[in-house]
Amino acid sequence: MLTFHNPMHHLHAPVHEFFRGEKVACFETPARAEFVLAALQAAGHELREPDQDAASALAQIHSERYLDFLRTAWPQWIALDPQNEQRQPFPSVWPVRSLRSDVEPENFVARLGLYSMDNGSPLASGTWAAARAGADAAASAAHSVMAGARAAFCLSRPPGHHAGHDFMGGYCFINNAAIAAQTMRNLEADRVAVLDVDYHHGNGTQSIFYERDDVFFASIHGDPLTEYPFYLGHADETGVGDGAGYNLNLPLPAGSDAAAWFAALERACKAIGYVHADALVVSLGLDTFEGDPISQFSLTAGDFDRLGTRLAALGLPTVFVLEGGYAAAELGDNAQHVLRGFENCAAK
Ligand code: Q9C
Ligand code: ZN
Repeated sequence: MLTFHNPMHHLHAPVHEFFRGEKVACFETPARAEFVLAALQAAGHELREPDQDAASALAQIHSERYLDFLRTAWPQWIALDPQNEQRQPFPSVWPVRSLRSDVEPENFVARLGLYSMDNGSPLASGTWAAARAGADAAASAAHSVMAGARAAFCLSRPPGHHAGHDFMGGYCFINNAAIAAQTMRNLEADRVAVLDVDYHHGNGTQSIFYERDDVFFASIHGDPLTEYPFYLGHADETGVGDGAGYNLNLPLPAGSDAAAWFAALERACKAIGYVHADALVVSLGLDTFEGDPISQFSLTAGDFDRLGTRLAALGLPTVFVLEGGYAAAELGDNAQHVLRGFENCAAK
């Protein structure tokens, strides 16, 4: 499969995050993308660097002041204290109910809180460069499919589906799936379906498109009553205004088996047919894998093949965008199974 990989991804390499109150090594590492690249190379996929600029879609998906903050965050952090080069900034205060988010504070950590949904998205010196190049990779994959490719894969990190219009979260900074969907809308597609199969609900993508009927969002994920991101992803969230009926959440209890997962996939695929989408973006999180260290579904490599096959049967021009998946050593093999299942079926 035609694959656009992000040549800057390694510049985003934070060291630690918080897990159960303790500082632990980051789960979302450069090695993840390296394992996927190696597996695709070995399997003979066509690998390219981004050849499109995502600037116009970026301005449609994210707020100007959020993008300005992201671009300048690291230099501002260093300006506070040169020793900060060795430190990761984390937010500590957030503008929850009754607090104001319309006034941008001058204090750096306060602005970091304003533009974050959690303390789980550590910044590093090259976060902006990596995330910005990832947007170009997503736009490039979208362009290639609109120009006639059957499918394309955006192999990038950091991931994107938790990032909203003006906030980062869950290891995500720029919403690559939203960039891909918007890019397809800006070209020929009248309606795009985004199917999010990451273990975690794609709250950023849902919120970006919640009031729009030109992008349908469907997600299969761990029930937010117990699973991150906790505050979005319930079945009663179906869209508002023009977007009413264009959002479908299929939460499953943590620990659900493959049979339950594929039953949900069937419902999502049926819905994608009903809305007459003419292009598909797959937020391809592979943290549904049985060996994932932070998630609790139990899909196997064979199940990933089956997923790819079912997606190909939708018959839509398709962009795959890498999201989560933290069993790094198995990530390449698992991605390869989805793409192989897709291509085997698409060829028939
Ligand atoms: N902060 C994606 O899969 N919770 N993000 C981990 C420690 C956040 C996952 C617990 C999980 C976010 C793209
Ligand atoms: Zn995830």
